[in-house]
Amino acid sequence: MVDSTSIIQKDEAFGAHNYHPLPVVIATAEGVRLTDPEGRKYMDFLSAYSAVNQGHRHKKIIDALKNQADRCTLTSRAFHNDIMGEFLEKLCDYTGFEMALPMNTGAEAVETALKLARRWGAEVKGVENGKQEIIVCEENFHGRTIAIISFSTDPDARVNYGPYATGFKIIPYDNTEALSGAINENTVAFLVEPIQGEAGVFVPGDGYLKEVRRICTEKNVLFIADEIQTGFCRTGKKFAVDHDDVRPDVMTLGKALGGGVFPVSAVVADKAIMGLFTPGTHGSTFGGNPLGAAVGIAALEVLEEEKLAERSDRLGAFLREKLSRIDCPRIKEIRGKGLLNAVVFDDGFEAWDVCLALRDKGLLAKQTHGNIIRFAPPLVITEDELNEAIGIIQTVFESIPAATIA
Ligand code: IF1
Repeated sequence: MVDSTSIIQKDEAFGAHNYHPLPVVIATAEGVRLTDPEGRKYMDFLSAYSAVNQGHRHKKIIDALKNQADRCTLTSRAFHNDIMGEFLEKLCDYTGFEMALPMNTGAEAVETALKLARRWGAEVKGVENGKQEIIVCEENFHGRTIAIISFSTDPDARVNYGPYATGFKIIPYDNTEALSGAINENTVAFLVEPIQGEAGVFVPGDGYLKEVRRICTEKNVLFIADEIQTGFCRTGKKFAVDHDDVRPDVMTLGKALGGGVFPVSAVVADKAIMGLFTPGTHGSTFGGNPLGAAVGIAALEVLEEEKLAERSDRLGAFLREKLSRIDCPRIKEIRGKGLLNAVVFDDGFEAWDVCLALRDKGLLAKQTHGNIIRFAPPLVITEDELNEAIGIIQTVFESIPAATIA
């Protein structure tokens, strides 16, 4: 069997260096548990950035994948297949929207939503084509395509990728006065993460999304919620917008919709908006494929059958309470909703070494923006597993030396 060191060397020799992974190799995975080629065990506290909400290799989802693989895997949309409609009906029922457009990755879903908003602007709102404006927030993360990174405020995400797509305005997050001020007669949509994941699990103030909803309705602007990371029970509700009890006009979905086994994404909206796509105006080779549809059905069923929203809410509150009791003077803040949480260390604190120490104790997590560690285990984590993980985190955090007086 090949060892971790040679595997990492091969990754580095042949793979583009567009990531700086934690030095650990995953060989097998089940539920919350991972093992490396040497048989060392870990708990997954990243969940592939919230794509593994149902736990690794959930039996129901794997069985759905295997059964469909023995029937039909790909038809393209040139023909109908016998399972896409069932999947989209279930997705519409789960989300409470009238129609869905299936894609594959989150970025594709976001691109689909951007095109839909621009088309709605031209064909419904009456904005001159070419003048459509979409408002986004500072510190946003919506994917890695040219259009999407064009409105990123992260220099790493957009450096030297010009010329950039135009038609986007950037405003501060969690600031509805800025939103109102940025809207003009050409504004067609506001695209926002209900909780900013990559930025470091920024939870907006209570009522932010409700006020966003009011402003967008009043000014005839589409409210697009990007629930690709916050959706499917991750934050303790079916969707993060449910915490403010608001209904966007469009939602982008992905990650856990594929149950951690297959890339499945989608855009949902009502007929008045989704009906603007007519044959030939948008598409994808794999979008709506039978394999993804079968997995998507099982992924949604697991969320409901195992009541993962309630579990995420309850265990997330328990986790944050325990984290807040850890004696570590370098911790500045603990924040999150459900099982999407972050520990924020002092500015300038480098959390990489902490992630290495957590790894050595059997817990895998990754820092974002240097001083923030995201803790987002699969939602199927048991109370015993969570207590085991908290023990590891406490041991590591309590060993972090207090700041040296500069
Ligand atoms: C990477 C971040 C998280 C997302 C939201 C759309 C997408 C994502 C809210 C695009 C994807 C992933 C991408 C992955 C790491 C991860 C990530 F660090 F990049 F920002 F989760 F926070 N909207 N997020 O979070 O979906 O096309 O990837 O399927 O690119 O490094 P995708």
